[in-house]
Amino acid sequence: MLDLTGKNALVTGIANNRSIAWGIAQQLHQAGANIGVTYLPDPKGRFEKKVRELVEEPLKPSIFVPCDVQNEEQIQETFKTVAQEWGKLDILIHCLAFADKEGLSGDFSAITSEAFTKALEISTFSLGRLAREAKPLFNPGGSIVTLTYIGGVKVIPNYNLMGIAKAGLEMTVRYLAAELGAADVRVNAISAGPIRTLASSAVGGILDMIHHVENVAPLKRTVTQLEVGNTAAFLCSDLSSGITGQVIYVDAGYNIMGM
Ligand code: 0WD
Repeated sequence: MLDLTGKNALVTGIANNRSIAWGIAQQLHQAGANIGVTYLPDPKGRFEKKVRELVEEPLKPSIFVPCDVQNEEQIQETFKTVAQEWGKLDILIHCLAFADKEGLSGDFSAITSEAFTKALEISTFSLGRLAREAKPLFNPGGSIVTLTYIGGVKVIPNYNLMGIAKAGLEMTVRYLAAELGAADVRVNAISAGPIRTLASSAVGGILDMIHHVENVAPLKRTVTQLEVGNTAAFLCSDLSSGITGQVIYVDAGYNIMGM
């Protein structure tokens, strides 16, 4: 049975009720995990208020802290809080990404060095950076799950800069899995089908992408946040104890199709 009772799960990347991280957090909570939530702070605190209102009642998070992955101090404070509140960590969900809009449409060759660096720092480097802090806190049997997209493996119109970030992210999963395996901590990625969220709306033509998947995928539809959440819960549970370093597609089968 899928049982996460007593496991401490830190979830990044909840922005609103459409976020994939929200679907994951709900499924982890339903399976019995204690939830900690990090949010991306903004100067007016609007994000904090919105995320707090969303998660407070249903998840009763025992940790709720700001963590901009470009902010060293906030990263360290986050894991200091985890050490103080929980002592040990079992699950880390990395569910965040960012690229400037000009990196998500138009000519690939027009991507600037600044846009490249920012996108890769937030979307790719951050997985290893959070794993470094989490490593000494992990219980054996621990699990890290991140989110990727097929645009990191194949050319998807407009995904451009994020394709590079996701290719790097998938390789990061493999290197981290090799490093953390000795401590019995597993690292996997879920490659999700396209879902309408704040982040995906920045990708040019996201609705066309979704319609294309609905036509082509074996299941003739795309997937939901909760379906991704179910697979994340599986990857965080002992039911998947032999799986690490993998990219698991939760995309209604789209990735197998040639035409
Ligand atoms: O179709 C989709 N939506 C897919 C998303 C298909 C396959 C994969 N993914 C991935 C995304 O690339 C991302 O890695 O899933 C992950 C979650 O994305 P999402 O649920 O689609 O998007 P959203 O609800 O916007 O959450 C992403 C969040 C941010 O939201 P905004 O929209 O404000 O950028 O990532 C967080 C933030 O909460 N985020 C950060 N967190 C910490 N530090 C940072 C940062 N610097 N930047 C963004």
